[in-house]
Amino acid sequence: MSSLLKHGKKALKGYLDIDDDKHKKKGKNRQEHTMSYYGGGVNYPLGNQPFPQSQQQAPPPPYQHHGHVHPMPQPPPVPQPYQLYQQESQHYGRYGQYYTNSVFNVNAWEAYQYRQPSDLETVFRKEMEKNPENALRGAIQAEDLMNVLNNTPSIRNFYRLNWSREMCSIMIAMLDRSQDGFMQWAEFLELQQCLVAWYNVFCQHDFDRSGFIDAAELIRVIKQLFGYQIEPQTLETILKRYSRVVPPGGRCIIAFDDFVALSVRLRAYTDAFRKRDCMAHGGGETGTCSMGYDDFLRCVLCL
Ligand SMILES: [Ca+2]
Repeated sequence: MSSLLKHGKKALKGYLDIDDDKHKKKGKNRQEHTMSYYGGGVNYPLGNQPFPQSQQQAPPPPYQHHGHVHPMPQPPPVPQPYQLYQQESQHYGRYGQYYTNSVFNVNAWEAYQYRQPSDLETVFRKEMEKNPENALRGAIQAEDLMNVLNNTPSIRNFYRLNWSREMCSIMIAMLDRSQDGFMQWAEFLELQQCLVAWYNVFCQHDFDRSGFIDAAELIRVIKQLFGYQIEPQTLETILKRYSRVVPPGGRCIIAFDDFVALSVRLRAYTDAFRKRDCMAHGGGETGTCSMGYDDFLRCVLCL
């Protein structure tokens, strides 16, 4: 599928520039910082996907810092799954079920053609240990995630994309359950599951193998597959933001990186809004919530 996607990109190269390094350059010149996510603790459903035994039980390896061997620092505890988000909601749809049923059982290491799950963990740890500040926290930052996605051959060959730093910041913020602005291994693993699942969905809906999906396909994916309950006018607005219009006839198409940006934001914003709705209405959901100015800024500026 990757080669087909690549071929499609070549075919459209004349007027589209998705596989150049524009995003990378843009990302390098920007000084963005990932902040802790929403400040209010959005707890995502973790699904029932256990980590492989080897990862659950293996003692963390020691690492070198200023010539001394320290035990690997433990990340903050991951919040417990928030059951409501796994259930279908009258107001927000059944996107929680999509994650439980279709994302948390993805074997990302297999998709990247590694021999075993621990190979992916090795990639993460190697990147983490390049920066002692990261090693102290047992986590990576946006720059490191960008490096892993762009420069790890098996991962790069899977997506054939240049991931921007901006995009990596967004992805870290979406999954920052520990709310420390860093990406721990568990968060990294879940991101890889999301990306592989989304890439497979994208390829399945890219019928003409052009490297893009049509607007109609995007809407079908959001509503029917992901299960978000979104009004047609809102979908129109989403399309304007995430698509590009091309000849012939002003077709509206969406590239994979835009698809990921949209999928990340849809999930994180929906969860953030839903959490406030639940809190304001005694655990029930009404599809509405009231938000202070600062709270709103925290939501949108973190992502
Ligand atoms: Ca984190």
